Amino acid sequence: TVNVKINGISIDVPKGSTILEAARLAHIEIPTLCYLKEINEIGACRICVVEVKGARSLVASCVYPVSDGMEIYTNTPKVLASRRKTLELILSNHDRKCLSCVRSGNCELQKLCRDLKVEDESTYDGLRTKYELDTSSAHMVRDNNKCILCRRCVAVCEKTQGVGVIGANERGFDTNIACAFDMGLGETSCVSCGQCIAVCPTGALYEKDNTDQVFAALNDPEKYVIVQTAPAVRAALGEEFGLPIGTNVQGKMVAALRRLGFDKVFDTDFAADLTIMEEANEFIDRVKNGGVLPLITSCSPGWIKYCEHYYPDLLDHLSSCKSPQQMFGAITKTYYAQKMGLDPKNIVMVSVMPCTAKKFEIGRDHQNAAGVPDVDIAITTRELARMIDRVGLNFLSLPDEEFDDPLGRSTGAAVIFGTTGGVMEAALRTAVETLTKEELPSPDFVEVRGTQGIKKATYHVAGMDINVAVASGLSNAKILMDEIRSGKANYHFIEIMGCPGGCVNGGGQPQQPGYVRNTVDIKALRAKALYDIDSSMTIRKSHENPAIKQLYDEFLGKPGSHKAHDILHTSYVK
Ligand code: HC0
Repeated sequence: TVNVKINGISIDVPKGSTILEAARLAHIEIPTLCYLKEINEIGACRICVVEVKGARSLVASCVYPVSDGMEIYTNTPKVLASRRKTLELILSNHDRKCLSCVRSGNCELQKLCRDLKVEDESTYDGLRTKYELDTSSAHMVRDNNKCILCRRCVAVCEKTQGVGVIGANERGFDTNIACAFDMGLGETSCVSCGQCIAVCPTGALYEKDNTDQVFAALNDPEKYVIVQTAPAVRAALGEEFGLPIGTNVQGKMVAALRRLGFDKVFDTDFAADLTIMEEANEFIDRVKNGGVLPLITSCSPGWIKYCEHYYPDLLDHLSSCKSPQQMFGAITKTYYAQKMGLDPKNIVMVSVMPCTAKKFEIGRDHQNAAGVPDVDIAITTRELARMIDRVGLNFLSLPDEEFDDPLGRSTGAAVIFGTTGGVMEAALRTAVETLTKEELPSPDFVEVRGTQGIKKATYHVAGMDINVAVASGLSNAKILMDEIRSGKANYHFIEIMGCPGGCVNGGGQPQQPGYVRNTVDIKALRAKALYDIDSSMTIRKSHENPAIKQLYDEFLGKPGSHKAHDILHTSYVK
């Protein structure tokens, strides 16, 4: 350790710490706008400046290392004046339409201006750059009039996701974040993961808001409006209403959806179980009949788009299963419509997802089993929170309610889909029991749990070793895909999720500010909520879901049947 003095108080801190980290140990949270630990450590925004005795000027604490005997002052008049001036300069070229801004109330810039008492936001008013909104992609909007050039989005796209389609264009006053040659995002190989939105401190990046369409459907007496909710939504929605990260709000979420007026409140988890039936069958078939291995999961649309762009030569490895979101829509508009005597054309299928790429996925080809789109509208967890606010529902005081039957029935295997390793574990529970024809001593496959970017395990099943791997975050996916491409890999089954940590950390989830992202393992807390639901359930294997058994008995026949293929499987484009 080294000894430093912070605001006159002596403290020992680990050698190599930055001033920002050292101050945290002294119970001082130095404000930042650009800093993201291990992702964006560029000292660009100058909000985190502090005084260091002997230094010629203020230093950026997020990148400045401590040394023994250093004397640091984090709150002097000079420091506070500098931070305020920086904010005033940012505001001089910022669209200050805060009243209805999508980030009003959780904007990091707004909070800092309040904390630092920036009273006159027009101190440096003058020339202002005006940007057209980039609305060219299916899932999001870039509004550079609210961009503060922190470059968090650039860093997460490049480093975490290995995609790198955005960067700084022009220089000086004209600097702006955009795609190369000013192409629209929709014209690039952006995979729609939305991780840029998740880290944006302001309202510069946001999902395309489809809430008006949902309200319109709900108000149309001709329409039968059905909602499905993804596994990870229940683990994060509560954050929008002030609950601690990792609170399971399934019951209140169902109650809210019912009060919003949906005719049926169903669960994507049902279709996650169905995906396992189809995917485990596909896996066993490929193992027994010499099919292409490793089989790779296909439920994360950001990952699918990445694979199509960057590994078109390996598309045969992808499972042909539609994602649970799409399977859900397909079953609703075929089986359920038939059962209930509904015309699929009058059903509006709304999905609530932790994901922005789901907005892109609903428009893909071969996702219309009943001749109409499987899913009509995909909204994010954040959009659902906005709908709840708009109609004045007091979320926290709602009762806990249950999903409707039968498409609201699911198992513990399904709910863990929402975290990295969950699809693999769910598939193993079914595939191993199918191969061995014996009951597992325990349904837990703990080797594939945890938030590490890549996990590997080998299971001895029915006389053979099955090598599995799990990756989340596309730069981790790239490592596994390069191994496969080079012929070095010996895996049988791989799960890939586009976002780091899986869907719990999806681009459509509640946004947490930089200081929370830098100090709390958000993914692990949300994942724990899902594992707790799993372990509390009596049925924890997809093949034991009674509603799934009924669906095969009454309609599909068996997994992999001709009908199942027509309705539940899809194809990919090079
Ligand atoms: Fe996921 Fe899904 S687990 S991708 O992360 O497979 O978005 O939560 O809904 O479709 O079920 C997201 C989450 C889902 C799908 C499921 C899968």
